[in-house]
Amino acid sequence: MTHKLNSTLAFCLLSASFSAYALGPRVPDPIPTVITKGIVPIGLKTVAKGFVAPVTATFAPNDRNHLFVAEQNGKIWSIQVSDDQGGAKRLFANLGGLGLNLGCFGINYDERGLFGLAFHPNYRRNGLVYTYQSRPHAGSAGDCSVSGIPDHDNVVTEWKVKKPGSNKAKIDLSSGREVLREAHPQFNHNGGELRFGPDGMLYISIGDGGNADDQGPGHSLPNGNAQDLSNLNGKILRVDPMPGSGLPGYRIPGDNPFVNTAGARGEIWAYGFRNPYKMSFDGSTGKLYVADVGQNDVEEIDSVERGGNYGWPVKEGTFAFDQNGTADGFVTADVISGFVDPIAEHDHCIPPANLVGPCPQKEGVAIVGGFVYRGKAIKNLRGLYVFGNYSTDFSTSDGRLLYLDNQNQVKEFRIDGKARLGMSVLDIGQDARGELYVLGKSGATASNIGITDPRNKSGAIRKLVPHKSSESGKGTANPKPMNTTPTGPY
Ligand SMILES: [Ca+2]
Ligand SMILES: [Ca+2]
Ligand SMILES: [Ca+2]
Repeated sequence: MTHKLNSTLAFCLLSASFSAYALGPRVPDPIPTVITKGIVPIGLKTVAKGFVAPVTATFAPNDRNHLFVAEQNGKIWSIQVSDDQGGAKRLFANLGGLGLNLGCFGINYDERGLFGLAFHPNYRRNGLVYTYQSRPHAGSAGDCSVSGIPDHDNVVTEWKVKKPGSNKAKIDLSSGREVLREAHPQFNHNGGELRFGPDGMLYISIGDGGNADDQGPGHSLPNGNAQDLSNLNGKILRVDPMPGSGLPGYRIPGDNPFVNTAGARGEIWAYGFRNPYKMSFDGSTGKLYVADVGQNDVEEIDSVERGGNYGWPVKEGTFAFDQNGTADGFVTADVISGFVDPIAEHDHCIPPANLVGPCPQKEGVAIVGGFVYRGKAIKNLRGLYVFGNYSTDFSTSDGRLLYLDNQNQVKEFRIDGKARLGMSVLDIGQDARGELYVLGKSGATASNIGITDPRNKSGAIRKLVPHKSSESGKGTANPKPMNTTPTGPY
């Protein structure tokens, strides 16, 4: 049964409590179309390995020779990517856990740690770099349970780098200046992406506060944190970090959408997100893309505009999401309007014939956002959004490398010599040439997901390179440097 809601009613429900509305039954297979391999073939070249949990890879402005890789445990590496002899890695900083013991539930799984890394657009001159890292809340290290609320703080810190641009560049660990601090209710859904936009402002992604369904201790009633403009959870923030100032903090730009809204946090740029783990600006168009990790059914990619409400937890993808009813935790066929729907989505379920009960096969359990490809090496990938999915199941390392075709349909890459990617996907990284990398690790088992297990150093950085027999005819070697200055990426 489909309950048709017009936008006016949906708005009224939001003003009161939409969760009181009786939704229809769960849709077992929300998107019947199965993800298939597309027409774009690529090769993968391992650039560096031996990491525990590489979660972010980015570049410093105007530095084509290095990729900077952050690990969840607080280490940041500078990796040589300039030529075929590349891959040498050097410690750029070890921020450490700063009081948090990573690894929850005895399975070494955690969503806390170091996640965001962004170089200031004028890094070459001012040597400033920013991190997003979980730290103890009021001295308490957190225990991954709800016994302590908040579990931890997420802190954006500005650091000064000694000798920026040189081969000896290193973060001065005594230079940290706290920019922003968010008291995070539970251990999970931290978001954690940092990006400077084409406007020079710092954009920060923060998840809904954790737990599930945006409900429970530390979550706003009746509609969840993501719909509550009085807190920072489930939001994309936009701030001016006041680079290099001696003062702590940041400035809220006067043209942010909610600076004049009573009770709303002025830092908010867009809202209604569950766990916007990754986001990026298109280096050509300046558009902001956010990939929002879903609860149990639908993963989505959003084109994010100023002030937009992206739906969670009223919607997951284009579907109605049930917080409390008969479909608790899952999506229904009810139609709800009044929110910004994603530009693309995929679901978790690949149903067997005669599906009874939960869907046992998985398309992918958690989306990992990436970039619109603006590099030069892979010609038929230009202008397409490249992303990934963590794994087809949380207990295996079966990640997927995906892209949106020119109809915004989700497709899987054909990878030279591989039927499957063979690792969990933790990030898609980008270098100063606009070339892309997939970061991940293997070795997950049902009893040890192992993301933060220091004994498992299977983490690797693999570069997307032209398919062996692609039109470039240059094989899988690194492409020659571009002669032109890239327009971004930011
Ligand atoms: Ca499906
Ligand atoms: Ca959404
Ligand atoms: Ca619920």
